[in-house]
Amino acid sequence: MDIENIKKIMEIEALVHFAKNLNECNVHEKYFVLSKSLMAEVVPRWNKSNNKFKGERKAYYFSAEFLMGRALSNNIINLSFKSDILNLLDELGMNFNNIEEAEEDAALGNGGLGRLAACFLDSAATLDYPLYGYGIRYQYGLFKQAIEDGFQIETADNWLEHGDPWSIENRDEAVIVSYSDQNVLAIPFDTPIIGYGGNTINTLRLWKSESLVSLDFEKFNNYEYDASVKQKNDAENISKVLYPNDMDREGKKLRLRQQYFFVSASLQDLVRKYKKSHTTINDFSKFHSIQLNDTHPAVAIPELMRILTIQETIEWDKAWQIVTETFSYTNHTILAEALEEWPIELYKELLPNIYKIIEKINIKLKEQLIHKGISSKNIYQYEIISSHNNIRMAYLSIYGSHSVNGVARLHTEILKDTQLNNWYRIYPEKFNNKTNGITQRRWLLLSNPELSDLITELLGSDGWITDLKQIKVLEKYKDDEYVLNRFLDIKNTKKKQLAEYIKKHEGIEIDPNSLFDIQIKRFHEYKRQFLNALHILDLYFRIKENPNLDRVPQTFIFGGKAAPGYFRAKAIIKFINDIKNLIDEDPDVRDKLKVVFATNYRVTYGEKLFPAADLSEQISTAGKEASGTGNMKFMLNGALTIGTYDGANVEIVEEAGEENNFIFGLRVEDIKEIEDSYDPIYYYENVEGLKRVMDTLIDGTFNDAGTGFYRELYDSIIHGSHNSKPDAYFILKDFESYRDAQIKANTAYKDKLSWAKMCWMNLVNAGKFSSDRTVEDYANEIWHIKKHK
Ligand code: KOT
Repeated sequence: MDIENIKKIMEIEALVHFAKNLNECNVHEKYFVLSKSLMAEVVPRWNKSNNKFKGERKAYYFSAEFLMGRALSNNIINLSFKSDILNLLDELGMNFNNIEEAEEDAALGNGGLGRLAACFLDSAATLDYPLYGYGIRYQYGLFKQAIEDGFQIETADNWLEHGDPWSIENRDEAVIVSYSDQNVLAIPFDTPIIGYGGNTINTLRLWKSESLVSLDFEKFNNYEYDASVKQKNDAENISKVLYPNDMDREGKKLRLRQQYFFVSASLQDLVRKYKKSHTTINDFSKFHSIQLNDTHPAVAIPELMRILTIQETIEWDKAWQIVTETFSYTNHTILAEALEEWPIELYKELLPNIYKIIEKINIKLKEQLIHKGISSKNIYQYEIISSHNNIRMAYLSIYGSHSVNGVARLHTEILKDTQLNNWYRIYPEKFNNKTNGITQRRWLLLSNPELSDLITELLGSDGWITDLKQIKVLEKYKDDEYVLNRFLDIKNTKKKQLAEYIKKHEGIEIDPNSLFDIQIKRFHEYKRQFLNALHILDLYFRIKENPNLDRVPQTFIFGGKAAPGYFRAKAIIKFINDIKNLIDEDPDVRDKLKVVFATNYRVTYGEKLFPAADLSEQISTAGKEASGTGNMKFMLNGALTIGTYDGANVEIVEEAGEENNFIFGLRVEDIKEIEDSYDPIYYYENVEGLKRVMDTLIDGTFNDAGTGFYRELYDSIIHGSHNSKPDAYFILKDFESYRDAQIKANTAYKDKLSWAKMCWMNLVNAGKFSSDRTVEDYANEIWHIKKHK
């Protein structure tokens, strides 16, 4: 790396971009200028990396979401430029931390599904695999969250306000996407994905929508100003904003436009490039493997059929073979409300040609089912077009792919046994599991340099950065008091750092010596933040009754967003904030118990929270959380899990030992057994303390400002509602067992060394949960792509 060159480019950028000298730039400008100067170093390597993969088979990750977070620190680390840059900034009298904090998160995703895509890109580039991301360049990412009087308030996430130095606009490669009522231009923006060591730099290509005509001049001259820009606005609206619904299907026409927009643009891009160097399209699937990140990009299946049969005039059966060889599909949830279905009327209206192709796919499917011996009365179970005239996107995805995978062992088993059992019976060979993972570069090296250094020191090498399994060797220190104390010191450092951040951003003081108990994830009933909240309130009452209760002070930290229209989730946020205030105002309790709501939880906040955690809350109703990935980030930073047998928790405790975590509650088999006869009122009346905390929702203890939030929340548990059974997520049933687990955790925390040993056992056994392992498995078993150093 040429540090003098970086300095020179920074000066030039400041001059030509902002008409300022470097030292006159504000912090946003400094961030921009520094990043741009790094791009000057990146681009030649990027081109070289692209060239080395020329002519080879590649994999493509089609995803409506990429939750990238910040780029600057990550890129500096992956390029091994850290110390050089720190020196340079020192010389220039600039503060790296301030510049780092000036960067907005690229929050082009809702949660786990989008963050997984980001981790996979990092891992594939690090492992020298050709994997390219394709998606949408939303002008506004996931909304920003504020809390006012305990209520969530959403504001727009204008992440591009200060420019995006990390992407290159590539207008030469724009394509046209056609709907029944509009043609729009798709402009690609390319962002380099820098693998650790800088050897391989892959590309995330995100499409922005634009109008083919920017202004209708005639209308403008006729004083019809709104009409004159209508076409432009209609086009730009397609990539305007990320839909903020996590785990809920969105039946909006604009959402369908978005899906088709990036899928059509991406496939046109691939086909066009491929034809430049090949005379026939027949071998397309030998060079392309496309992973569908859930069903959001599933319209790729009929779209590729359209391109192959209509544009390239290939006969149907041959085209179908190419399609099924090209696509593979990942399922991320079994929740019924998240399984995508689209009314055929919407498809017919917006994408009539695509609809016709789907109809034909459905006819071919039925023929094949008969051929496979499925009796005609059972065929409805498989039809892509349901009897309710909906297109079942999961079925389309399974039929149009050669591989279908779940994201944790338990999740894949549930798919095979129940949710997709009909499909599993006819295509068992398609089904496979790929347990999720996380990148240790961002989630340990970047966010916890202190613990990273200790690991490197003890291993005598930093090999773990690209081969996380190596940390297993450190298990030999599990009884080593010196090492365990070093670990405890580091944990304490990270807790102090978090406490400072929380002081600054939330205005709340917390005690680093208390047990940090953290639940950070989207708000959803199945994730059961409400169970956590009820338990805190119960603790409050128990401490009131018995001031001498023998407990270590505990700080409960929540973070997460509720979908704007998900009122029950919003009620739970309000409830948590009300409990926080109740405790804060009570001098008898507030030194023993503390609640913090970490506002606007996002990737960057996560980087401060995971390293500081003692306890990781993973308390979803068994069978509902497909995998979870936050659970892995906590484990890697040496936190213990308090959790249910759900998703990847099962595999986490299998690796780290059940004795080193706090597992509680119903299991999937238990739920199957009790669900038909479950009566929450029995627990409400008979479990000590439960009625007392539930009743705070309706007895005037708390005030929901006339929204009716609390009554509705109470009723959903006690009486059920029009579309769900009482306590559909078994919160009252699991309450007692959760409380017992909490008591065990609090008691265990008293013995610092034995606690540290348990943390250590989690950390050193986290190797399996690197996304390097996951990507290696996708590459070998699904994509069949080769590494190229
Ligand atoms: C959202 C809408 C429709 C279908 C699925 C989703 C979805 C699933 N969004 N996020 N997920 C999560 O994906 C993560 C990565 O696989 C999992 O760890 C997590 O359990 C899912 O809830």
